[in-house]
Amino acid sequence: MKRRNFLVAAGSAFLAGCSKIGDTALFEKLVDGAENWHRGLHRALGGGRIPMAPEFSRNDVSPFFRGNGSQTVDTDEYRAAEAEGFANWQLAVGGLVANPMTLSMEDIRALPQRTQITRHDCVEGWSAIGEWIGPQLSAILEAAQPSEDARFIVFYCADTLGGSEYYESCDMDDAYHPQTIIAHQLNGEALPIRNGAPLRLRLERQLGYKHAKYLTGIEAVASLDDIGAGYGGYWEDRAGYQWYAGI
Ligand SMILES: Nc1nc2c(c(=O)[nH]1)N[C@H]1C(S)=C(S)[C@@H](COP(=O)(O)O)O[C@H]1N2
Ligand SMILES: [Mo]
Repeated sequence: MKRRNFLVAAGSAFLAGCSKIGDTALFEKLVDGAENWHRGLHRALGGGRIPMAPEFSRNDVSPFFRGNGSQTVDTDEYRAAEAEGFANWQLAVGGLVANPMTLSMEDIRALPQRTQITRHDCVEGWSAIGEWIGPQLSAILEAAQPSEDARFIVFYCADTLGGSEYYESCDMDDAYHPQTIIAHQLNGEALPIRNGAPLRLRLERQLGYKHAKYLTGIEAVASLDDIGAGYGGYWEDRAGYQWYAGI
């Protein structure tokens, strides 16, 4: 009981500085259950500044960044896109936003770019360090203008695993986090197919399965209940992986 009270207090103190949407969302989660204690603690430990994932130097970059899960997309559409060097790939931005839009690869490259060298940790027990480049998701959201009701961003992918579409989601705190980027480059080259060409999410404070590859769309939603089985991601729906996979 003591610990619970402390965490609620710590959580709400930290939240005093956050946006309204984040406030209520996180507060509800904080009082909700074990998975969310972890998340609340993670946030509370930030002490008011934005907790950043560690970044590394070029010397730390892994010689080979393996692919995991889907290593390509087994559709004619994807093969055709690959044949054109993904020049006509599009990212749809929609849901609860004032300005739904479709971004071309040119649009993605025209936005201010962030470069970050980070470590990817997969629950299967391997890690790799890579240098990622892409626009911050926050820049895209600032253009799209999510409504007050939007509490999550859902990431849709072109691939299927075992017959179901891969997807992921995050809350607005992570969506607007400076290290949350839509990457189109890995280690100075266009994203390799095994790593999610031409666009993949980097959500650096969370485990590997959150980093959706082969992105086709992002959607602002009020609830995750009606998406997939309602747990917020492909592995969350199937294997009971935690939705908040903070490292
Ligand atoms: N679309 C899609 N995204 C995905 C996956 C997948 O199978 N499909 N696998 C996830 C898992 S479990 C991990 S560890 C990382 C692997 O990224 P990598 O292939 O670049 O190593 O992608 C994640 N994103
Ligand atoms: Mo993974």
